[in-house]
Amino acid sequence: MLRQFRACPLCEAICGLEFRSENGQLTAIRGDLEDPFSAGHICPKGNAILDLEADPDRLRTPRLKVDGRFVEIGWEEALQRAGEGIAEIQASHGANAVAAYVGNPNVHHFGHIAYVPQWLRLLKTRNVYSASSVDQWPHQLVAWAMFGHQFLIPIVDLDRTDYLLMLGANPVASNGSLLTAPGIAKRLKALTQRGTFVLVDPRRTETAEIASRHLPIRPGGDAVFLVALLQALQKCGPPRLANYGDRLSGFDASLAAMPAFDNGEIESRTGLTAADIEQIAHELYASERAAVYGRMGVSTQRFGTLCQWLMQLINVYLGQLDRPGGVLPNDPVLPVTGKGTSPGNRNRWRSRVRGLPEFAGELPVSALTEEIETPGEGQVRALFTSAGNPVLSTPNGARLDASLRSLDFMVSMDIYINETTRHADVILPPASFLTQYHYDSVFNAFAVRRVARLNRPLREQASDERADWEIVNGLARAYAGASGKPWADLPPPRALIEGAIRRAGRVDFDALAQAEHGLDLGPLEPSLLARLETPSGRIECWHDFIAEDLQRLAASPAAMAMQLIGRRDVRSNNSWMHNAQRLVKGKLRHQLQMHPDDLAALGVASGERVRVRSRVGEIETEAVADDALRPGVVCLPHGFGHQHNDIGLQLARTVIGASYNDLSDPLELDVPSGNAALNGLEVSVTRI
Ligand SMILES: Nc1nc2c(c(=O)[nH]1)N[C@H]1C(S)=C(S)[C@@H](COP(=O)(O)OP(=O)(O)OC[C@H]3O[C@@H](n4cnc5c(=O)[nH]c(N)nc54)[C@H](O)[C@@H]3O)O[C@H]1N2
Ligand SMILES: Nc1nc2c(c(=O)[nH]1)N[C@H]1C(S)=C(S)[C@@H](COP(=O)(O)OP(=O)(O)OC[C@H]3O[C@@H](n4cnc5c(=O)[nH]c(N)nc54)[C@H](O)[C@@H]3O)O[C@H]1N2
Ligand code: SF4
Ligand SMILES: [Mo]
Repeated sequence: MLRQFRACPLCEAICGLEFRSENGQLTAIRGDLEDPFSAGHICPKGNAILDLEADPDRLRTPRLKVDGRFVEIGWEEALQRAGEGIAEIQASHGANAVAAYVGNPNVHHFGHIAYVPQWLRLLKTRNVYSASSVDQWPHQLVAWAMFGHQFLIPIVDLDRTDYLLMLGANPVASNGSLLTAPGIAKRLKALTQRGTFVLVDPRRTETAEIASRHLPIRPGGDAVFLVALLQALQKCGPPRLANYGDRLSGFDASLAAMPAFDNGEIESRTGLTAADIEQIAHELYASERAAVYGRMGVSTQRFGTLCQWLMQLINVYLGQLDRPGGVLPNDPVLPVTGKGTSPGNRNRWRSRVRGLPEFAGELPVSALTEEIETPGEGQVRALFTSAGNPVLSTPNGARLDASLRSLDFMVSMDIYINETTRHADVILPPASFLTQYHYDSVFNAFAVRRVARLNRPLREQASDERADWEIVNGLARAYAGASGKPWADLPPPRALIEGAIRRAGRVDFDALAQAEHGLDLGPLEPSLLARLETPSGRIECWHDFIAEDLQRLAASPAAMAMQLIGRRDVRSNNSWMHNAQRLVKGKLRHQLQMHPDDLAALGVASGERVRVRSRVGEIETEAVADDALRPGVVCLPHGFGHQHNDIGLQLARTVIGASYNDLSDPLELDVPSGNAALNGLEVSVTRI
């Protein structure tokens, strides 16, 4: 038996895994007990890599659509057709007529993340979209505005804090996000033992079960909750700002600008009592080591940016920003901030149809469909997707799906024919990650410890396979040839990784290359103040877009009758792992959860079918009773909706469940960032 080691690319926890094989066949996957960070942790998705590797539906060679059907073609022809097709659209209709959508797995593969952006720069289109605008843009916008760099994101010092206030995250199911901490459930349990872990979530989640206390907030009530918390803190005592010296700017102005909500308003908008909030303020203020953190549930909602900003202000108030036991940015071995990185930017251009501002070189994906549908100069006529499934992942996916049919040309770099890529003219499938070098340039930067791991290929790629980075080089070369632009092939990952790590000089590259299980470089250390990239060199708390949004918050209507929120499951991964037998077996996971009283009021028995309607669409699904929800809140996972006979996913097609994003609304945004407000959506539920 051969035992080999490398990190899992399926979520932010980046667990070290042990791959066992016999006679060249992968036979088992275990957690790598010697990984100093993950120490043997593995979840069901990690095991499902066995299914991914053996999946007969996974493409290994390119496909070309001929008369509506995909046929297999050779790599040279595929890359040539793809590159030339894109160049032709731009030659006839201008650079912006080609759009790009970059999905989540891009950040998990060095062969994507270090290459695809260069290819997009070559395209010079303003129509670049990604999964970031249905995910973490509020975090990036606040980091850019306050600290001067979109990736200078303070991370909870999870293993050393004694008091954690967490909003809108379910790490026991998701394994943590913008909080890389493999085996996070264990770490949270340890925190509950030594201190206090308070969770704010409309649903009593798997994470609530291990928290010291759970506060079932109304969806979207978080910004009011955080304003009230900040005001309650001011009654506990003065802010502890000594840490920051003269490097703090606009803090008093920020506090002075807070809208005042009376107790009645606080209670109606949050569903929590003023006393609950005062208790948390007292506990936070009394704690030596405390941290406030919020994720998906508070970013993909109407006041995502305000929530992220308010949480940072609270961390500042407590003196916990850039302090061990509080929140502090990781200073990784392969830097994501500083010289040669993209700090961010905002509003350098706007989307053509709705005028939504650019952020960090991208437009909000909620604008993509209208850019395809609306005629005129600059209309999107071609699309390139890289490891993305926006039909199931972005607002009003059903309408996007229809609009993709109207494109003149589409190219997808993807391993499956799925809900999105079935519309492509050319599909370019990369070889398995197991055949490539990988260094996690992203999630090491958001980890709760300083760690590093160089991942080696476990086997060679077959002669008819192409690596992700080879595909990008080939595509860019063909496009450059057809459009007369210069392009020089990028070197292979091993060389790029080695160059970047040697240049940064934070770890001996040879020692890293030899450390089969990765290196532990110790706990987080204060570095934020020394790394601020704002023009003033200070923490800039106050911004015009914040002022405008505080007014929007004060004027926003009180809660709606019925609100929809999402959920994740340990055996599901966004929209693309339902072809893995290990994950889809067993209980059903797609149903709409409702409070038993809400079900009874509809006259529906648990398990019966219901119709869910929003402003933009409707779905039918089964409703099940679940008292983990607040009354008035219904809960549906995203990533389902595979019932199409032209997708190539034989198993996923049999998995029942409708798509959440046939309900989500492109007009519902966190206004300052343009991030989609997927959670807290107003819906009605009726009996069928
Ligand atoms: N309603 C609702 N919508 C959501 C969310 C939610 O919570 N609720 N979550 C949002 C979030 S956080 C995210 S990140 C997005 C994700 O949105 P997307 O990134 O658009 O969708 P995924 O489901 O991650 O699809 C990944 C795609 O990559 C392909 N793929 C997998 N591995 C590889 C690979 O190694 N190489 C290549 N080239 N392709 C590969 C898969 O076949 C699939 O097409 O969804 C968002 N949408
Ligand atoms: N197993 C599994 N793991 C995953 C993924 C997956 O699909 N499956 N996806 C990966 C990706 S791409 C990401 S970004 C991360 C996301 O990781 P998390 O941020 O942990 O995301 P969720 O599990 O969706 O948790 C969001 C929580 O917010 C709550 N919520 C909804 N609305 C509100 C609200 O208005 N206020 C508050 N306070 N809470 C609210 C929901 O009830 C839910 O429990 O997970 C990653 N890990
Ligand atoms: S928690 Fe699971 S999916 Fe995430 S890195 Fe670890 S094994 Fe992979
Ligand atoms: Mo995500």
